[in-house]
This record gives sequence, structure tokens and C-alpha cells, in this order.
Amino acid sequence: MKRRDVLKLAGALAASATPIGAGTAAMSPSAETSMPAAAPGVAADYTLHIAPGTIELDKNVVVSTTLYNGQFPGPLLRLKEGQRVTVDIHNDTDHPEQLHWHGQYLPANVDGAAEEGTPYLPPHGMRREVFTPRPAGLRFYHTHVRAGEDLSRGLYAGLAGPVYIEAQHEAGDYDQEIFLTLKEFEPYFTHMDTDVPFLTPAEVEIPLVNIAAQADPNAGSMAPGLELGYRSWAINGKILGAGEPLRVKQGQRVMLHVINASATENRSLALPGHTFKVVALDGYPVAHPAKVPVLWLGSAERVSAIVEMHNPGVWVLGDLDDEARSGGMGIVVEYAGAKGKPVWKAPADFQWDYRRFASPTLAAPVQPEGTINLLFTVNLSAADGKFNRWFINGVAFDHHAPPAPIRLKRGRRYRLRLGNASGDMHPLHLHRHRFELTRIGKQATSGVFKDVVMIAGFQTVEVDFVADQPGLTLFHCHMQVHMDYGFMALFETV
Ligand SMILES: [Cu+2]
Repeated sequence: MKRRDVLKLAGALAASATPIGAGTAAMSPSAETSMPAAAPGVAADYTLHIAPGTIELDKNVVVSTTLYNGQFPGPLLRLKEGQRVTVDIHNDTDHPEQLHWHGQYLPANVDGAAEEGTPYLPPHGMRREVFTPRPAGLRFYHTHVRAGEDLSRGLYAGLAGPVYIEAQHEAGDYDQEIFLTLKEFEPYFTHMDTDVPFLTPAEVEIPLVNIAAQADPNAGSMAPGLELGYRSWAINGKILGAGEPLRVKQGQRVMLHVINASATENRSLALPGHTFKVVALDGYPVAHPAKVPVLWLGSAERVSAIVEMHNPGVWVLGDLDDEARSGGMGIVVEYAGAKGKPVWKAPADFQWDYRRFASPTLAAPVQPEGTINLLFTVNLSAADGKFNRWFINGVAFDHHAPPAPIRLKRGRRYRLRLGNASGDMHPLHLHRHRFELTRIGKQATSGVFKDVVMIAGFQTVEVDFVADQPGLTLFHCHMQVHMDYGFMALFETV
């Protein structure tokens, strides 16, 4: 799908061209690099152009935004684990850009975050990146620049695309594989906050004394800051009903790879009369594949789930939120031979709980070599008098004067004890690593590995990770309006 738009220049040209690495030490076979030009005569495996463009979400809804290769989502990059790939990235815009390889274990100069030291893609310039994709599973790429008040930039734009890294040996136990990238378009600022609670367990856990000590000095006198609203919603860049339906046959097992590429929103999906067997979260196979009637994904989360097609008809695979679904967040699923209007039925109430996919028997706890407490607080409307300002351990990340990184020793196992002293849910992302969920609220757990975890309001979550990537690693809330206003911290592994 969409691969026609990738300039895949492999084969004879590459084979006859100058050997990779000729004259550049940085391109020695073991090196992973980001360099400001393509080596002459050596073709890239993939070429991506970041440029302004328009997409037709529906025949009546054409949106101007910034895109990869003129399309949304950007082209699917199907990579092989451990097999080096060369990607040329051209920035055909007037602004510096960053392309972040979300979920991969890459060096800080390739990962795609200026805070870690990745060089910017200069306006009307390009970079060649050479890297070894890993780990296997569903990843994605997306822009990683600060947007602030500019709703044409950052993840408010159409800059996201799927990556699938194939394992050396992949069973492929399904009949069809379908990638679904969820994204809203036409963002605007609003004071409406439409969060619905869907996470469990979600006991209030942060001790009140702790909240009082960290309390917003403006609390009670200031209104909450601006949030985001959207005018259109789409799956794979098409409003519900505007694109081709997913065509299935009775008895098929369909693998859905779902990416929430939203700048700020949690998304849900249900398919009436069917269940999702979740086999991987954020591209990592889960310890216990379990069937659920609804998928929930925070910003940047991915779910891989198998749906058994045993309920012939024409259905809406759509978001539970009526406004989002009727505004386009859905796609039609059509069985061969079935006719009629697509049917939507709201599922019964369902709470999302990562522990459904955890090891049925708790693994013997492994003691981390260090525990790092990270407490998240907010000052209402404290940034420019209109945006909430976010703090990690009392420090709001300042892009002009980044705070000192938290030092880690390479190869050691650390526990992050995440405390959310705000009422908002946050999708928290650690770059360049995976982590294991070890505690959600009061419940110990094991066997669920991820790179984004949603934390409910006033809750604690613990995750363990091994600091095996030297250099700077970014940790942040994946909601653009939170990360842009302080919700970031850096680790440095030495
Ligand atoms: Cu957040």
C-alpha cells in the first residue's frame, strides 16, 4: 500500500555503484549515521520528502498541511530487523524539521530529536540516514519539532507514517494485514476539555500532602489553559465512508496494525459483532494475547490485533466518541457479498487495562539498580498566560536552556516511578528504549513491554528499563501541547 510513492531505488544501480562507505569513515559497515548529504552514486533505499501539500479527506474536505511524499499517512516503510537501511530525508519546507523513528533503538544523532542532539533537517536541505532497524514490530515515524502556538507545525501537521520491522522469522498467522493510522485534522485551540475516563485501575494515589506541596500557586484563580479541538477525523487520511472499505471474507483472520498518530487525543476503536485479539502493544508481543471488544490508544501508542471475521455484514470500525466517529474517525468493513449501509453499534462500557495482556503469573520481581521518581505537576495558564505549564520534579523543560540530564549508568536496570499529580491522563514516551510495566497503581504486573504508557490522573505507574543506549534519551508526554510547554526530561547514559 502506498509504496508506489516511495522512491525505492534498489537493485542494479546500488549493486554497481560506489561501495557504501567509500571515502567516508562515518559510513563504515558498522556505523549508524546521519549526514547532511547523500554520497554520490549511492542510492537510498527510501526517500522521504517533507513538503506542504493537500489531502482529500473526503470530496468536500480538502486540507492543506505538511506531508511526507504528498500523502497521509506517509509511505509504509517495511524494514527487516538487523538489515541496514539508507533513507534520504528532504525537507522541502521553510522550517527546520526532525524525523523521529519512534520505537526504534537508534543512536541519538539518528533518533530524530533535537533535544538528544540529532541535527535538524535544515529548510530546503536534506540528510541521509543509515541505520540498522530494530526491534521487530510496529513502529512509526513522525515529526518531532516544537509547535507551540503554530498549528501548522509538529504533530498538528500530517507528518506521520507507519514502519513495520519484520523479524528474521515471522509466523504471519493471518490472512490479511492492514495498517490503520488514526489522525485528526484542522486543529484549533479551545477551552473545551473532552477527556472521558477509560483507564483502569485508576485509584487516586498521589498522596494529597504531595499534591499540596507541589500545588499550583495559581490554583483557584486561573482558568485551565488552552486545549485542542479538531474539525475533521480520519483513518488513513480518509473520513469514514470516503475511502475504500476494508474488504474481508468470512473466516479470515485479519491482522490490524493500529497507530494513533494524534497530536493530543486518545482514540478508541470498536467493530460491532467482533472482538480484537491483542497480540502486540507498541510492536512488542504481549505475554498474554487477550480478546477485547474495544481498543484504546493514547497518542503514539500502537496496537496489533487479530480480528476473526465471522459475522458477515457491512460494519463501521469506528471510534466510540460520537463526535469523532460521525466526523470521520472510522472505516467501513465489508464482507464479500454483503450489501447495505454500514452498521454501527456502540459496545458496552469497557475499561482499558494493560494488565489483561500481562503474564498470568507474576514474574519474580527483579530489583532495579536504581529507582527514579518523576512527579508531574501543572500550573494552569502559566505559559504565555494561556497554556498550562508542565513540570517534571518541579522543572519545566526550557528549549533555550535545557535542564541537566538525569545520569544513568550503561547496562543498568532502572525503575521509573511515575507520579501524575494532575487530573489529566498522559501518554508518556521514552525514546530509544523499551520498558516493562511493573506496577499500575497498586497492582504489580509483568510481561507487558511498551514505549508509551498512559497514566491516569492522580495515579502512579512504575516501569523498568535497561539503560543500554549511550548518550541522551528524551522522556516526554506525547501530547504536543504538553511537551511543548515543559513536559519533557532528558536522561544521559554513560
Ligand atoms: Cu501530557
